[in-house]
Amino acid sequence: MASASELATRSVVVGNTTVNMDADSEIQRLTRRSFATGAIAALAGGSALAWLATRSTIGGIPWPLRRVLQFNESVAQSLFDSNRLAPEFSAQRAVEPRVNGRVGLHTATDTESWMVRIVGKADQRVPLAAIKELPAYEMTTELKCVEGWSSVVRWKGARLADFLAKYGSPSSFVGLSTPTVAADSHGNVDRYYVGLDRPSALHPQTLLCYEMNGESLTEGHGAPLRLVSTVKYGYKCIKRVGVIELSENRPADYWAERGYDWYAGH
Ligand SMILES: Nc1nc2c(c(=O)[nH]1)N[C@H]1C(S)=C(S)[C@@H](COP(=O)(O)O)O[C@H]1N2
Ligand SMILES: [Mo]
Repeated sequence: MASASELATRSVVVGNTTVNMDADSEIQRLTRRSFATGAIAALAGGSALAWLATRSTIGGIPWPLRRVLQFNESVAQSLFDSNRLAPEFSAQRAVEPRVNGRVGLHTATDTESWMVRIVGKADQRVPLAAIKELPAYEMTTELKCVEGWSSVVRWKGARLADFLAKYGSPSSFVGLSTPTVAADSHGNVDRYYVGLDRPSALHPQTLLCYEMNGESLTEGHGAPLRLVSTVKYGYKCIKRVGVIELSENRPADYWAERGYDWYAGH
């Protein structure tokens, strides 16, 4: 069995082999597409590739890897402590992070008259101004991308917990999405979407942010409203939040559908 510290770094023990699934050391060496194949090949050597190629897939991922990901998810879940706060840094350390990921940001929108649409249990539209009237919190925290970089950033916004207490209604999961836009000429819809389990949604460092480093959010960083959570990797920190869904089922998640861990804790 894996020791507690091995679990904490999210390694997987198979027989005598420990495979470190920690994003910082593994995923950055693998492209997103080959990650599934690469990680499982590391378990058993090159011949595993041929074997893996013959396995059936679940959600596009060969089943042996799907089981590893599910194992990771349950480890991440059982280690999650909703009261644990991530470290905060002095505001002087804040830098401008790179713009990373533009899915759902390709269509121009009117950020002046921004409304967040709540769907699922408490359908209504909440204007951005009302979100700015909720108690404002500032935090200088590390934004960690699963690809292996991180930046200390100062954020300002409302707690998602306060937003949900006022405008939502209790639900097991919270889904956040960029606004609905028309399909392009190829029939593709530009949309980014993430799912959060309730404890992560209610965590005190999970904010709906409208300011970064003392300025209004820029377009590339998610104007006019984005999610920032210290208990999640960057891929859960959705930019340009337009829809919030209250659900009893795990909401769809853009990167989870492409093989990443659904919980994305770190
Ligand atoms: N709408 C949208 N939000 C997104 C993404 C995206 O592609 N589209 N990428 C995510 C990823 S992978 C990361 S690491 C962070 C990066 O935030 P930044 O661009 O402000 O540095 O945004 C996240 N939010
Ligand atoms: Mo990322």
